[in-house]
Amino acid sequence: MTVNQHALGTTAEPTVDVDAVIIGAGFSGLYMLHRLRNTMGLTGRVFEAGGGVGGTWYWNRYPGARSDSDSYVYGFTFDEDLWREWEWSERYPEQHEIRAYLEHVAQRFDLYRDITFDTRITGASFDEARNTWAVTTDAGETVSARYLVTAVGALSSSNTPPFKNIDSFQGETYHTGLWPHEEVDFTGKRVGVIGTGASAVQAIPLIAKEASDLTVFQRTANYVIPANNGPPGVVVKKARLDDYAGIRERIQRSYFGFELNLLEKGALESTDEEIHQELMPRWEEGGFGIWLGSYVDMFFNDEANAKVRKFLHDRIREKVDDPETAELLIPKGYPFGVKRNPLDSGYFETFNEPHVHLVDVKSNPIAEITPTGVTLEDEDGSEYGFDAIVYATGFDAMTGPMNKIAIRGRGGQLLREKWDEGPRTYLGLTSAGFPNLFTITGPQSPSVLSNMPVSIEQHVDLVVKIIGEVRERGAETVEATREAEDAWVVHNAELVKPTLFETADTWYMGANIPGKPRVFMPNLSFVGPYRAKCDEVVANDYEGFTFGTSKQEATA
Ligand code: N01
Repeated sequence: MTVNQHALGTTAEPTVDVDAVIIGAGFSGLYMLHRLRNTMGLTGRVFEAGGGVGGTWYWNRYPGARSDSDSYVYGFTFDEDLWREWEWSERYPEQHEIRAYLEHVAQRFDLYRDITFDTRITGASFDEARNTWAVTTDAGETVSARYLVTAVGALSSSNTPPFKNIDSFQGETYHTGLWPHEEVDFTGKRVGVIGTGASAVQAIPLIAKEASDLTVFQRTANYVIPANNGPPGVVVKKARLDDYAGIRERIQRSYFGFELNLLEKGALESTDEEIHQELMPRWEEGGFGIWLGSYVDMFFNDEANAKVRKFLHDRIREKVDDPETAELLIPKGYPFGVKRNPLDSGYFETFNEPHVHLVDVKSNPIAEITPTGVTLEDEDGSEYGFDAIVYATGFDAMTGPMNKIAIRGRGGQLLREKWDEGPRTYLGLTSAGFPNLFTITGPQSPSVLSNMPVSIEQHVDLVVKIIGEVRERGAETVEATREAEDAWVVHNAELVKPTLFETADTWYMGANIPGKPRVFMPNLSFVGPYRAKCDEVVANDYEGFTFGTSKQEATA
């Protein structure tokens, strides 16, 4: 059945197969389809590379995979009944449970009938004569749509570094971001894990429970804070259920999409004892409190940051028995908070196990992968032998998933070429020369520096408003102006300039991918102020956008 046939009897315009093509069936794609179809009465078609809904949670099935956001705010809030009825079993929802939640959402809002699974979008070209997108799939199908919405996620393009002879390894190979659906059993095996980011921090304690011998290759030590996971208490749960509207309002207006507030007093103005008194309860409480709910000056001033770092270094020394290993696990050379803060359940303690070894590959990098293991540069061929290697080496973040698709706008311009020196957007949602294209939680929006479902809902609701406006005006296109985009790019650069974020080699900066432009990609306005800015744009008659038709190109 073609999409045209599928859309018969719907409101799709005759010149298009479907009003909107949506790429991806994670949180963003599902909510986008729901709003377009169920509240706007338009037709939408979702294409999803995976075999089920879930997006990042469909692929990231490694041991210990769970969200680092508290479960009561890690979900949709647009539907009060949905929010009340879904019960999370733990403070941090585990991957299976998040997937079950999204399957429930897809069923509840009757979304499955408009999702095509196991199909990857390979390209999309804007047809300037018809003001439509021609979207092509890896199944050879071409679908025309008025609007194109990328709901591809910021962390969905996995990165495996091109280690020499990587394909020669004869044992089992895994990537945390592309974990098999079948149970992986490491019992009695010698396992090597490369990487110590958030995925590795979650996986390592569980892999260590099964493996006979585990070697972790660390290039950069991470500031890891306890998760303090467990089932939420009955009293807390009841209080939250009684406060749906309050919680929704607070997370939408917050800095990061959580119920966390930054302290008014800075670390610089505080004594070491005061800092200890502030941070210790947050450390014991677990979660992002030390990172996103403490001293704001640590993001701007290295001296303030050093005071928080000292507190964290002391905690690591308390947890790790061997002083040499502890020193290696203590992050050095970059400030706390400018790299994504992983949460752990027993990460540091795992290195107290006699069968777990930590290898520093910053001072002595990986030379190559051999048929039986890993060798380092200055060890004269001596080898770490493994039955399995786990690449916990992260993602080509934010721009990576978009750049994989050949998206061509006006004049055939490729989006990835336009973004050659870093993303260029207006509001992190649109890009000049690419009419009717919306990037949900795209680069230069708060995105990965927020609790994602909160930002996703805001972006989708904004897209719905903008599309509604196109239709209201009898227009066919909406597009960011070059001036608005240039100003947004400059604004983003100005926001990050006084902070310490650019001083570290992080995936926020694209620094984990050789050759990628070194540009800070998320927007630092923060969730509440960014929402206010978007509301202002709408209130100011869609400032920064032009609306056009085939005959009359641009009317502001
Ligand atoms: O990836 P990462 P991740 N040689 O990029 C190392 C989200 N997430 O999958 O730091 C040796 O953080 C690399 O070293 P370095 C979250 O936002 C969320 O762990 O570049 N090592 C690093 O240690 C997170 O931040 C959740 O020096 C190499 C590791 O591989 C994001 O996803 C859970 C190397 C990659 O760490 C990414 O996390 C999991 C090389 N050539 C993830 N190349 C939850 O919410 C790379 N590395 C729970």
